[in-house]
Amino acid sequence: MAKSNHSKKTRNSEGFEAELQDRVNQAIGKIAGKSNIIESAITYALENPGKRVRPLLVYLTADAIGLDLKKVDSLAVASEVIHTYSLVHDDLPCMDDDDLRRGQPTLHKKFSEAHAVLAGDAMQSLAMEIITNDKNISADQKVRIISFLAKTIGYEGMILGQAYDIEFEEKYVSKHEIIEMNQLKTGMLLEFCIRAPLLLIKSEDDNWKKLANSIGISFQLVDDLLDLQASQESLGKATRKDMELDKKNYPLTFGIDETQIEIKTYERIAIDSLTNLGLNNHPICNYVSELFRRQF
Ligand code: GRG
Repeated sequence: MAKSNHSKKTRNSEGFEAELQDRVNQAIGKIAGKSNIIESAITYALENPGKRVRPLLVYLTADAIGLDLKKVDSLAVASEVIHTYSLVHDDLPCMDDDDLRRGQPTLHKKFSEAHAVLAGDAMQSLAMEIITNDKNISADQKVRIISFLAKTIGYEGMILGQAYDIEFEEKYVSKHEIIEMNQLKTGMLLEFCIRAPLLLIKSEDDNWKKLANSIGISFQLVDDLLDLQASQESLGKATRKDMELDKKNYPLTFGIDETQIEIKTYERIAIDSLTNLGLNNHPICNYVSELFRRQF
């Protein structure tokens, strides 16, 4: 494995995370303009900051494998643009019909439903454009990354997961079906964030795949638990919405205790994978542990 860029002497995990948050926020600031109504809508959605989990996973993975962070700036921003598009569309009246996102009115409430559909569509092509225009990676690397991203968010990936989310409202579902839905609708993009930097160095170690998969699936399990247990103020979005819409998430269907056991299992897999990769002392390990224990 390539030597990590991280030096324990000069940076602690929290400091490094804050540095990465600044890095992605500055990069997002550069792409966000207000020259027309759609660009203004995109800027509204992107500048209202979430946790920036996906870009941080991109950067932490890159650092862990010894890649210059410049090589993954476009990947980090593109991942947040795609994630934000999925939230904008997920909030639409034809989906979850939410009024609040990241503590602010959802895009269709602030602008209009039509503008939210169009801004979401434009964010998908914007993400591809950001990677295409990157001067720090080769044409071959761009093709590999864009092809992986397209597969991740397409009809066999994130969109299919969202379709299952709707279909499952009407039927009995098994644990396996809920886990598969979580993996597709939420997990695949998170997996992409960990596995795409590896594509740049053509490295595929099974431990990275296991890490990416366990974070991907469990992220939605933690999100569903928080939806039941946390307040609207702490999450910045409406809570208990799944119950209202008769959605089939894991804790609602199989209970809180079962969900906590499931999360613990994925956490073990994630930490074991990081240990096998020799990354116990790298900031990615601290960040991944925090993801499993987050309160918002
Ligand atoms: C095409 C009309 C149409 C809709 C597609 C793609 C899609 C809608 C939905 C994907 C499902 C989705 C929104 C998954 C993400 C679930 C999730 C856990 C969101 C919260 O992520 P956080 O906690 O949020 O990282 P912040 O706000 O911190 O970025």
